[in-house]
Amino acid sequence: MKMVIAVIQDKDAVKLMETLVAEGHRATKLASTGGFLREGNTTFLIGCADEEVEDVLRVIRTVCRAREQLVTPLSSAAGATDSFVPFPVEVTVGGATVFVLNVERFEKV
Ligand code: 2BA
Repeated sequence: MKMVIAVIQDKDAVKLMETLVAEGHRATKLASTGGFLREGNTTFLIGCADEEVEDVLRVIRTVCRAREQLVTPLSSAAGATDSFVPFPVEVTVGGATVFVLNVERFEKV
């Protein structure tokens, strides 16, 4: 069994959940925040059989779009960190950042 963890944009979350469920996959959706943009994004936990991973990835690729986003400067009052950006830059966000992990044990109790 595998656990697919996918960080996606909020805009794609409803459609991704609908499509995954319609195609017989199970998923949990979590609200998350990106460390760089410090904006909300959505993290999906999708537990599936090894042979289902490619289908899950296909659905994610189909639904999740890459978008350009302008990063505005953060003031020092907002709390500068190592990721402080001193001038506006355009970044490409998404379609999805995906991790596929082996599941050592799965139980429903
Ligand atoms: P954020 O950390 O808010 O990053 C948003 C976008 O900003 C990234 O899009 C990337 O284009 C850019 N970016 C991030 N860090 C950067 C840096 N140090 N310098 C220049 N540009 C940078 P994506 O790569 O599509 O990532 C979207 C979201 O996926 C991230 O939001 C974060 O929440 C998650 N993510 C990406 N890589 C990750 C990783 N290795 N581990 C955990 N989460 C990750």
